[in-house]
Amino acid sequence: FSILICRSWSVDQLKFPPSFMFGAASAAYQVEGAWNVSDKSPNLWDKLIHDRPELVADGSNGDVACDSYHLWRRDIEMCEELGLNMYRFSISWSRLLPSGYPNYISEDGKNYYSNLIDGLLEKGIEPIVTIFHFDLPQILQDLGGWANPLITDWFADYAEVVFSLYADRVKYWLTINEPMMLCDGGYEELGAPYFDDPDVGRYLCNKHTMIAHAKAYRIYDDLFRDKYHGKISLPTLFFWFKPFTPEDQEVTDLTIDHWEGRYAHPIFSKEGGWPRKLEKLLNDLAKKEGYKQPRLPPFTPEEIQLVRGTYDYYALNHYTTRLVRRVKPGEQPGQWLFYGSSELNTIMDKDPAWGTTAVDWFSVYPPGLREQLHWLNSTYDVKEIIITENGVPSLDPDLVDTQRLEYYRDYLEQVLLAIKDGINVTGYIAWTLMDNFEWLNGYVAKYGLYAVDFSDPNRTRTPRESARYFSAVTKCRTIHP
Ligand code: BGP
Repeated sequence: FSILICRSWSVDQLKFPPSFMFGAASAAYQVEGAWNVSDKSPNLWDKLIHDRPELVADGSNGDVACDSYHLWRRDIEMCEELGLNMYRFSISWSRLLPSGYPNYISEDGKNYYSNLIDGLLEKGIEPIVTIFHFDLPQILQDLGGWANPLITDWFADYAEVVFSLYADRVKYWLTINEPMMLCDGGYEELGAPYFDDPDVGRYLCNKHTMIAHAKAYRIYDDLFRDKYHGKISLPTLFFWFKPFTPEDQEVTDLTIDHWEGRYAHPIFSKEGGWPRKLEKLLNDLAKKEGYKQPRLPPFTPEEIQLVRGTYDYYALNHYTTRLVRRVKPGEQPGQWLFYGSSELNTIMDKDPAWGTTAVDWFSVYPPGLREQLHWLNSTYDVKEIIITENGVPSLDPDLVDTQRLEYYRDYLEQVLLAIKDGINVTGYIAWTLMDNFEWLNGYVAKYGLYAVDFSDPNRTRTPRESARYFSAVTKCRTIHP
C-alpha cells in the first residue's frame, strides 16, 4: 500500500483508544479448501453440498475456496497490509480430529494451525480463534449432530484438545459461532435430518450449544486459565430490531429474546436460563399444538449454574437492522428468519429510509449498531464488548467498492460514538478479510476487503478500495484519515 500520512486531528475528531484492536475474520470451510487433503475427514458442509449442489446459489462448494490451506502466508501478509491487530479464523474439527474424537490427532491438521498462529504472532498480530464455525465432522452429524445431547461432551473434548495445543499462544477464544444460525438456520432453513419437525431440532440444538459452550469454558477455567490468562466468549449473530410503531415495542422485545435472548440470556444474564417470558410463550404454544414436551427444553438448576457467567467479554456479530410488527388480520407471518416468525406471528422488514444494498434483506442503518451496543450494555453485565463480525455484501467483484468503504466508515463512526458514550468496546473485526464461500450464497455474495479471483488456480487476492481505507483507519486510528 502506498505511504500514508494521517491528517492532523482536529480537536473534536474522535479517535480509537491506543489499545483498541482492529481485525478481520474468516472461517475454515469458507477459505481453507483442501477438503480431502491428508487425513481430513468430510464435514457436514462437504457432504451436504456434494450431495445437493442445488442448495447453493451458484452450485459451488468449498472444495478449494480461497485455498488458504496452502496460501496462509499470503493471508498473513494481507493482515499486515491492513495494519490489523487481530486475525479471526476458525479451526476445522474434522481436519484436526478426523474421527471427531480426540483418540487421534492429525499431525498435518495440528501443524497447519500451529504454523498459522506462529506466523501471525511473528508479525505482532493476535490470533482470535473460533473453535467451531458450522463445519461439524460428518461422522458426528450422522449421530444426530447438535440435536444429540452427547454433543456437549464431543465438543468439550474437542475444545480441550484445541486448548492443549494452542492455549500457550492464543489469548482470545470463541467457542461456537452464531448458534442461532447453526440451529435455527440449520433446522428451519436446511431441514437438518433426524427430525420431521424443525422446531424440535432447532430448540434441542439451542440448548446443546449453550451446554457445550459452558463445558468448554469450564475446562479452560480448570486447566488453562491460571497459566495462560486467555479470554473466551461465544459470538452471537444479532440483528438490531426496532418497532414499526411504538405499539410494536412489546413484540420487538420478544423478537430480540427469540433471536438473541435464547442464545445470550443463559450465558450473559444475571439470572441465567431461558428468557422467562419467551419460554412461557413458546411452551404454551407447544401445548396448544398438542406436544407433550415443552418447546424450549428446560434447563435443570445445575445446568443454569453451569452456563451462567461463562464469558470474559461479549462477542457481537452485527450486520443490519430490521423493523418488527405483528401481522395484521388476514396477513401471513414473514417466512424464514430474516422476514418474521410464525411462532411470534410477526413480520420483519426494512425501513425504506435506510440505505439499500444489492442483497435484498440487507439494509444499511449505522445508528442501529450504537443502539444495540447500548442495549447490550444495559441488559447484560458485560465489561467488554468485541464486535467479532461486521460487513456488507455486494454482488459484483468490483475493486472500487464505495458502498463497502462507506459502510465501514459509518459503522466505525457509531463504534466511536458508543465508546464516547462510555461503552467499553475494545475491538472491531471486519467480515471479511477476502471474498470466500458464503454458504448458500456460494461465491455470488462478496464481502471481502480483498477480492479473490476464483477462476485463477493461484486464487490471487487483490485489495479493494475498502481495504486501502481500512488500512488508513488502522494506521491513523480514526475514520477520516
Ligand atoms: C455470518 C457468518 C459468516 C459469514 C457472514 C455472511 O453469519 O458467521 O460465516 O458467512 O455471516 O453471511 P451470508 O453470506 O450468509 O450473508
